[in-house]
Amino acid sequence: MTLTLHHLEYSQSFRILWLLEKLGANYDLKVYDRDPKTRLAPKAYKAISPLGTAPVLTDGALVLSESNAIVDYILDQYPERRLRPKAGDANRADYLFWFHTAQGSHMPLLLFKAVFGSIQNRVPFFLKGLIKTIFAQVDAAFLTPRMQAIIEKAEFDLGQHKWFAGDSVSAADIVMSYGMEASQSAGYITNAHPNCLRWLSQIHEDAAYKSALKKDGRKQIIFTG
Ligand SMILES: N[C@@H](CCC(=O)N[C@@H](CS)C(=O)NCC(=O)O)C(=O)O
Repeated sequence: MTLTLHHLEYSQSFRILWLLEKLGANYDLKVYDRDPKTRLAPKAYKAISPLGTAPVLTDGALVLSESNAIVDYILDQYPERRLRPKAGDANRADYLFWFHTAQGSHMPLLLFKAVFGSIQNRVPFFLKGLIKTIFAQVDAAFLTPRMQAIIEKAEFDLGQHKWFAGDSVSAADIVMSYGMEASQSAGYITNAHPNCLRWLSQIHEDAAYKSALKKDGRKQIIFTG
């Protein structure tokens, strides 16, 4: 059965495209534009996605959403490729940590920030000041410290080895990529994080990343949730 990636422009599903290119997988690609007004997935996408979100992978009758479930499903089909350190491997714990931090901690913080930003833009003008004050407090007490903790740990770990889970690229790097790019755009990764910047350059030089970029048509990194 051929895998089909239903790819939403400017979205986390770029990582699945990168993974498929990295594996040299045989797959079909369907690219969907975001709704121009809401910037959400269009109706046609919501109709196929079990949760209404991107990415979605289909394999015959199977329809799968959730980025990391899709990554594991695809990697199960390529057991010979070394993008996922096995149980007992020295890099296994780092792999599990970053693979799960990406979707369990990092992306939710970025989504929270994006949602708050869009609420601020949508509320009536007389509420804007209040919403801005509330957001600034949530940001200072919760969001920024948690984001900084993730970036500081990334900076430390990437100073110990070339990639998130040792000296070879793994699926942990692929799933961390969207959040790291968004963190750089949002100013959480700065010149004070040379190891994170080096890692970002590494991913941007990866041949499979470049060919995924061509297929995606993405010109820049915009985090819209
Ligand atoms: N935890 C989910 C998050 C999915 C998600 O929020 N995707 C965004 C794209 S970055 C989306 O579908 N946004 C459009 C929409 O909600 O309509 C996953 O990893 O698949």
